[in-house]
Amino acid sequence: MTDTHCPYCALQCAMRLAPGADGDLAASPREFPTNRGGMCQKGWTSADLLRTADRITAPLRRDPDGRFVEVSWDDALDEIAARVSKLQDAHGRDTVAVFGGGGLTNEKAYLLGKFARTVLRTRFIDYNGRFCMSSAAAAGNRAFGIDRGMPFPLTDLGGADAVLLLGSNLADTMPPAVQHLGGVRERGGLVVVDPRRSATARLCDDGAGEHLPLVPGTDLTLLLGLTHIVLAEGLADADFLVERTNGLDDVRRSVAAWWPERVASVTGIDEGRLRRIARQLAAASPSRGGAGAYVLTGRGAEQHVDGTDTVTAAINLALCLGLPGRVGSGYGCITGQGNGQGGREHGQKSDQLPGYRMIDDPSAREHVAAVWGVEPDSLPGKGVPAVDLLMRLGTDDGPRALFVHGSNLVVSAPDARTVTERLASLDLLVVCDFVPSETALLADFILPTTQWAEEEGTMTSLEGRVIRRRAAVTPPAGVRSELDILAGLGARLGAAVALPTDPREVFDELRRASAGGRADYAGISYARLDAGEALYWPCPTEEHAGTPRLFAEGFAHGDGRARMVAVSPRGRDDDLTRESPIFLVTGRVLQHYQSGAQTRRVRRLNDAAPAAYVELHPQLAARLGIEGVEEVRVTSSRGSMVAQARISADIRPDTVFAPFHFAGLARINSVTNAATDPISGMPEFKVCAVAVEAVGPTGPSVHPELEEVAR
Ligand SMILES: Nc1nc2c(c(=O)[nH]1)N[C@H]1C(S)=C(S)[C@@H](COP(=O)(O)OP(=O)(O)OC[C@H]3O[C@@H](n4cnc5c(=O)[nH]c(N)nc54)[C@H](O)[C@@H]3O)O[C@H]1N2
Ligand SMILES: Nc1nc2c(c(=O)[nH]1)N[C@H]1C(S)=C(S)[C@@H](COP(=O)(O)OP(=O)(O)OC[C@H]3O[C@@H](n4cnc5c(=O)[nH]c(N)nc54)[C@H](O)[C@@H]3O)O[C@H]1N2
Ligand code: SF4
Ligand SMILES: [Mo]
Repeated sequence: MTDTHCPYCALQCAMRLAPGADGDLAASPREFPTNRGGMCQKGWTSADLLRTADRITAPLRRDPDGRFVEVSWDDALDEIAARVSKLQDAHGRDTVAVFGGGGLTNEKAYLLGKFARTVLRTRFIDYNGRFCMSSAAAAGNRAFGIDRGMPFPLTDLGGADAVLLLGSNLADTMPPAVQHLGGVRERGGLVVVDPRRSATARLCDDGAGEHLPLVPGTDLTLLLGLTHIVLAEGLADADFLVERTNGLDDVRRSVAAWWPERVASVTGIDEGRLRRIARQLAAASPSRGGAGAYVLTGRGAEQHVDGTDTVTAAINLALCLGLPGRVGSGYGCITGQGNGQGGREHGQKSDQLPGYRMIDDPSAREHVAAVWGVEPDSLPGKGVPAVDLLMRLGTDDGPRALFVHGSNLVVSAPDARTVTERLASLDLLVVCDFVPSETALLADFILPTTQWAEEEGTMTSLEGRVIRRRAAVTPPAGVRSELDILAGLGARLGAAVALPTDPREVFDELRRASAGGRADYAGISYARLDAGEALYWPCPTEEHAGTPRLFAEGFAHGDGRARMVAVSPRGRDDDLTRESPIFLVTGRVLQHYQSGAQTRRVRRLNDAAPAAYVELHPQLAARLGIEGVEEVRVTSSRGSMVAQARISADIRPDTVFAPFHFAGLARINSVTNAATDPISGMPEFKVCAVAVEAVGPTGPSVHPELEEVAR
């Protein structure tokens, strides 16, 4: 019997692994503040993943004829190291790049960053968190001087009178978290902003709150409108703004032109509702005698070319209402991946060193170089964010080799056809995974690694709370831990310093590297975590109790004040045209996780959600003549996908929705746009312009995409 946490999302539900009735290991929920004894279907079935039939149990090398053959670990690592050295000798250190993931433990993420900076000494490292948290992270840093997605425990939501939830479908993406909305729903204060009537939007039914089905990509305008009303109607927390913030005047000027009628014409949310919501939020603010209010964002509001500015507008609204830094109120971003929070703190980001230190800050370089035992000058400089990195791969002056640890880019990257071409053009692609993901199948080498219940480590949940992942089973013979793999490569590449392979030792080094940084883990130890303490970072010393709530004393900028920054909508990058007259929004379904590499291999999940679909409104279906037709093709200027039509009145008539968990013809990222937010590098996953047509009896019957997929 082993107590650990779920391998999937950032809620990190606590679970117990023990043999079930059939003797196989099974997962059951444990009591823990975030999940309160609950777990979603993915958690319940998570142990099935340990027994997946096509688990990789030996290193695989691609033959010249394209087939994979098993090779020994020594041969695989020797050959990879030789090819890396040859490429670096010929083209320089930056010819090798690294791509990490927000699912990696803190230990792996930290070691991957150290491997890139001290062994490969490349500036090109980034990770899939760029697709996930980056715009909210950038906005948090800009406003508060620190990026902890939720600067308060999730359980705090329970007491609020109002919660404004923009672009989060947590009823499907973190089902046990819905419990924390019980109080606000009872008080009629839940406001869900989503172009679809999602499972979360339905939580507003029966007087629990309101669903605002806005035009995709207009959250920023909506927020400017709400802030306009709060300021114009004198509902702001004037004392808080004077005492704790800078920049109000700029923000006041910038929202002046966003009067409710204008906002209504852009967002599709009428003036009366806008005023009602603004007043409801204000009434919930402690400054006006309310019990508390929260403004929360998910990927729906964040994955846009103006994602950072959208989150900034959400923070500005929260600041006007005097919420951040007050117990029982605040702004928060709902982090996504299992270790989405920790994964962005310890050096996988292109501009960052452990402890959320910046790689171009001389004192940060000095501190980390001293912990690593290298010269500060030997550390490379800043790289580029994920999409930029991926688009450079295999180009004349771009990297020619890539290591992928914890991402299935072929399915999950925007404009995935182009990204797949870039990956295929590399001289060397090494993918470390435990299953043959679509990306692994493109690789020259697949290095099989342990998975969650076979390893020790730590994860940092959406609340900024560090928790223990524990081994419950012995990994299959032939697989190695990721720490071993990195150390093995390091030794062969003549690493200047050793890379530890014991997770506890790696964590202790991480603590030293993070000490004094923004994300300070120095006081957190395996011993303390195993003794059951709830340790939220920053936790600078072993005596420190950790920091569940940030900002009580002040914000993290030097002057202790939050910065309000004036922002304005940039507009959708790929807007509607005559050829592409419909909005496409993308997202998730309950049963599948991310690229589906893991959950499509779990039978119980696959049976429940076997295929992709395209959700569209009956009016749109009628207009396009696709009633009764099974399959539709969705096409943008980048590419197309085909999936079953699902006709539903729960979506705007000008918008279609598709989940991104599926590969091949059903891959929606063949269609999405790789344009990014200039501040954070976040791609615009959440909206682009498409054409939709029937396939089959009444439409063109050929699948030109099949040929391409078969390639
Ligand atoms: N089942 C499941 N759970 C998961 C994951 C998973 O893959 N599957 N992944 C985890 C990860 S990494 C993440 S990041 C989180 C993501 O969690 P969420 O942010 O909840 O997930 P999404 O479904 O991507 O997007 C949420 C909603 O945004 C809406 N949306 C689309 N466009 C817009 C827009 O322009 N404005 C607004 N306001 N809304 C819009 C979509 O309709 C969708 O309902 O989930 C985590 N949990
Ligand atoms: N259209 C569209 N696209 C999206 C999104 C969207 O909303 N719409 N959301 C984006 C978001 S928020 C995210 S987070 C990304 C996620 O998309 P991906 O980055 O593709 O994430 P996963 O599918 O979780 O891929 C993880 C891979 O690593 C493997 N893996 C798991 N744990 C480990 C480990 O410890 N070590 C190693 N080496 N491998 C491991 C898994 O088997 C899997 O193959 O997708 C993005 N793509
Ligand atoms: S909500 Fe997230 S952490 Fe909890 S069981 Fe589901 S996938 Fe796992
Ligand atoms: Mo994510």
